[in-house]
Amino acid sequence: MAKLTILEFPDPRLRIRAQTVESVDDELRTLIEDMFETMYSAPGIGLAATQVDVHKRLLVTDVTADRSDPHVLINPVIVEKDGVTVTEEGCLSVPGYFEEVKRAEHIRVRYLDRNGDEQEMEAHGLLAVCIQHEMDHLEGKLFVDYLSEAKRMRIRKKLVKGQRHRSPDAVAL
Ligand code: GNR
Ligand code: NI
Repeated sequence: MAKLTILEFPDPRLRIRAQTVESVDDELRTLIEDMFETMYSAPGIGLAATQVDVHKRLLVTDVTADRSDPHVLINPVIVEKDGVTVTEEGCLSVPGYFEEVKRAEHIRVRYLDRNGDEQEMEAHGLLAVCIQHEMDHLEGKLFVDYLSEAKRMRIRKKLVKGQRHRSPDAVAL
């Protein structure tokens, strides 16, 4: 297992649109294990491959406090959504900032599991919000994109200022 480095806004690699996964193989399963380790140790409730500089359509989540409900979604597609919910969101790629974002309260999502089998799941509340947040990452989109330009620029400035005083390797520790 290995803990991976999480890219931070405004890193341009967070804007890359992820590619469809063509083969669910052992190499991908190793990446999945590393993503869980990275997410749990952060700690976070979700992680998209984009955030660890792998531009494949893959995300992991576990929104439980006791980490008892891990999900792996490969090539996820939302096939149904309804309702509206507003959540104070944070992001491991935008550390230290939390803002309200409006999303669908309920979704149905179709995806491949870690064995490459097609699955469909229904999600409500925080799990639904988290899956939508991660699917945005796969499109190169961040929660700060839903904020005003002024707010986004203020966050960007502060993060860049902090990143200047840190070597890239220090982030990985
Ligand atoms: O850890 C995370 N918490 C969170 C809280 C509210 C809405 C979304 C999230 S996802 C975030 C981890 C992350 O950055 N995933 O991309
Ligand atoms: Ni995020």
